[in-house]
Amino acid sequence: MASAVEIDAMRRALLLARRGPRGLNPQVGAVILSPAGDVLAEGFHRGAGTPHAEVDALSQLASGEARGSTAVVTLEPCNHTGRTGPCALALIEAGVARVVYALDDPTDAAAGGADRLRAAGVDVENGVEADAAAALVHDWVTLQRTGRPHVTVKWAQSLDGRAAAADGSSQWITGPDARRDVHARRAQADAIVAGTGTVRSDDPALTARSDDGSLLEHQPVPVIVGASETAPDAAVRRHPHAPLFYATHDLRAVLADLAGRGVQRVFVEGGPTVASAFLREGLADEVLVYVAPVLIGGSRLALGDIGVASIADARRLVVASIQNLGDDLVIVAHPADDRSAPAPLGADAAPDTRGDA
Ligand code: AOF
Ligand code: ZN
Repeated sequence: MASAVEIDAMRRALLLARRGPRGLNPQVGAVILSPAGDVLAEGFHRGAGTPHAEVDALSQLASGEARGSTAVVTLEPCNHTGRTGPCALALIEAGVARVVYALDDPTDAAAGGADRLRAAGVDVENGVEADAAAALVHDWVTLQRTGRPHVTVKWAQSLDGRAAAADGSSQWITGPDARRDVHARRAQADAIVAGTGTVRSDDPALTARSDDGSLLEHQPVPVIVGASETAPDAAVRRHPHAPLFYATHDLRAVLADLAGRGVQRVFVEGGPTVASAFLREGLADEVLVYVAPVLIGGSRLALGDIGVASIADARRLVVASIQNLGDDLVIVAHPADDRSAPAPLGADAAPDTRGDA
């Protein structure tokens, strides 16, 4: 059983973890407690190639100071020599008597730290604040499992499923509340994907903004996919992050490359062609649809061909949440065959909060 002091320390470690960047490695925090329960040191992981959280915390202590202490860590201490040495060994060598951690390391390479610690006589406890820790590294864990980032495909549509009028005009189908919601979700993504066609026709900034147009603190990296050139004066070239251009239609290759750059969460907001392509390829983990109570008619559909020739092939989704935003609705849904999806909306189902992680 973890003590109240250890649970508090774990909450502190979770806060510390968030100071580190999202990227190739998980965000991890650590707190070292004296036998009396006082905080001796705190640490967090600053990204691939830098010391792990436990080692960062231990490095602040004099030799021998950690003897008999308890290390509270948000992830199972690693057991591998990667870019740095094994944390389990560093804890053993520092004389740490007890390790409390939240989540098992999901990678084959780094797992096994808990066993190694136990074998060395260290008292080990896991599962403390596990839900919060899992939410924190949810996208990183997904990336380890699937080899690609989590993909949200977003579009806005009229009640009759149109994304634009006959002349191509599409601003604004939905109202200000929906727009605010979109920008908040953009800010939670590591990258935002648009097609070259949409970049040419709409000239989107692909930034996450507040109501007054100012930039939100976190900006997703703009990713432009497709064959045509992007104009030298395109708005996206003024994005705070340099855009990544992929002159290809191979979305799997794009996602694999983004994963290699530490992109864990992708927001696809690139128009019907790109949205349809992600769905056709089975690459959407989440569908985010804003529905406005307007009718447009005509042929400018929110989605084109997604590979459904017959109703038996229709892509079944499970609705995670439905929310009113002003006059509009936002629906979050997941592919019915996605086992990582949260429980369907029901009497006791929580709203989808994964985006808040
Ligand atoms: C820990 N503490 O703070 C982190 C861990 O190749 P490296 O050295 O960068 O190791 C990366 C792996 O180590 C990563 O995939 C994950 O399994 C684990 N991360 N482990 O004990 C930490 N960041
Ligand atoms: Zn480690």
